[in-house]
Amino acid sequence: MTITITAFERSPDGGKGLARDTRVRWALEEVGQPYEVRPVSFRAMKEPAYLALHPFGQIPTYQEGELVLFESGAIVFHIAERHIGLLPADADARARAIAWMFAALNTVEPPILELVTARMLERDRPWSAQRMPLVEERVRHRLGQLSRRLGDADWLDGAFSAGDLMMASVLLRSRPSGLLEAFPNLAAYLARAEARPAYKRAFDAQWAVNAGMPPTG
Ligand SMILES: N[C@@H](CCC(=O)N[C@@H](CS)C(=O)NCC(=O)O)C(=O)O
Repeated sequence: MTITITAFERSPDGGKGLARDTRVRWALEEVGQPYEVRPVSFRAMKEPAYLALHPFGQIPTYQEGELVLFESGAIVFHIAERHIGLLPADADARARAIAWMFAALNTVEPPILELVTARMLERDRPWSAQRMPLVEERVRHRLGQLSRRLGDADWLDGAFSAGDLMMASVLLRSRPSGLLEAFPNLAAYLARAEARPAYKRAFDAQWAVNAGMPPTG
């Protein structure tokens, strides 16, 4: 059955791979599943036909036969469950890998997103300069905790898993802030993730569409 995902027609990041279709592309590449991409404009994402697929009018969505999914975490989890390569066979190790997926999305991504919002959308607010150190400190705190847990291991829990895929995807969003550089083991972790052939294929595919393109309405 053909897998079709949606992605920005023109990603606002100009091809940096930070839009959440990249993590879905990456998961599909890791498990060797071919997929098609349906590009959607910002306008089309808010129209009823698209809202029937995604109640919040966002990318990515995932369609496979009758199945329609939204939320990148649910999509990557679905891919990891259906195909070999992203979740360990051992039940306990599998549960821990899933826990890392949740940790990435629920514990690490929120302070990073808050920082992205503060840097991109709130810089001109009168309170921005005062608030920024607090927002940055929350990210630093979380990265410090993660860095201590990772230590000198290659991946978060044994072999590379969907937990690492999600954590690396989330950490990538913090890179433009420069905060990651204070944690060399996390920077190396991210470099290891980016060096995976499956990541490179996913990145290149979105780059081919988005590089240097201004967003459309
Ligand atoms: N929690 C959702 C977030 C989806 C999301 O925020 N998508 C962004 C692109 S990365 C989007 O579509 N933004 C446009 C909008 O919200 O109008 C997920 O992980 O899929």
